[in-house]
Amino acid sequence: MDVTCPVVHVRKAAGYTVITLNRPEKLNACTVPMLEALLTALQEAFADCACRVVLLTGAGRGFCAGQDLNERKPVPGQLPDLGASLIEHYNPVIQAIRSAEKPVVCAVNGVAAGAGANIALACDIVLASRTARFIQAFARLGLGPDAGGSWFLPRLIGDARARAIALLAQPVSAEQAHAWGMIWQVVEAEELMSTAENLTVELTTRAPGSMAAIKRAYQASATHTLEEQLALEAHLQRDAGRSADYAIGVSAFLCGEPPVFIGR
Ligand code: T3D
Repeated sequence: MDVTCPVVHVRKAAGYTVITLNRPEKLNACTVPMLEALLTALQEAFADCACRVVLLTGAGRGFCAGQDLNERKPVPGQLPDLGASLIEHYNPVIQAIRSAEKPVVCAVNGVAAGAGANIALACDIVLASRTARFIQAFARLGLGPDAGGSWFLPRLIGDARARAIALLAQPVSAEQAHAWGMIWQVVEAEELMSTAENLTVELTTRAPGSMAAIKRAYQASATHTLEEQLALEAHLQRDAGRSADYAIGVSAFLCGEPPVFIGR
């Protein structure tokens, strides 16, 4: 089923939902209505029992050029509150992706700049077209990092590279991003969506409880000590070991058949 809203397109397929940022003429730069529609689309997909995986992408030649700067034209006598904008509109999108029990795949179809780059990096598996580039554009505008970039980047590519690309605000090619471990895969432009959709379909065959446990464990590992992480793994594994999907997985293995997970 397709639901078309002017700025965010939602397509429901068997077991997954494709969310497409849809302002191609502005490289999918974020406006308030677009960020609100994106958050709603994510929340609905995460709450939808028929959806096991979300695939996020952009329409046209860009993935997302970050904040629409037309909304930020200086007005004499008025100062914008970008902190409020982050708290109200960007942070909920990042938190929704990171706290969801379902994986979010991102197909970066073109340039991803500013907050747009960091929305992509918040996702669980990121594929990029060979033509894509990632720009921490903030220093070109007089801004600091946002949308989680200063949290994701040092963890993904190390402090030295993260600092340099933020300070220099230079584009990072998809190939370089892949070589640095910032993203999972680089794909030829014409194969991006089929590759991303095949990977998404493959994820729908995995146990939903495993997806949730993996997301929770990896998120927590960023701040946990080894002892805390071992305790969390034991807690998550206790629940997993009692799940119907684990019984299905073990039985299927012992019968030499592929498992068909029912989910939670
Ligand atoms: O609330 C808050 O403000 C929070 C803060 C958030 C942080 C941010 O995300 S700030 C914005 C960060 N993003 C940028 O600085 C990127 C700005 N854009 C660019 O540097 C370039 O457009 C690109 C490098 C992304 C792509 O260049 P190119 O040459 O491929 O395309 P273009 O011709 O520049 O852009 C195509 C159109 O998209 C053009 O519109 P037009 O002239 O054809 O009508 C351009 O103005 C528009 N566009 C691109 N980025 C934005 C944008 N319009 C508004 N805002 C944009 N960010």
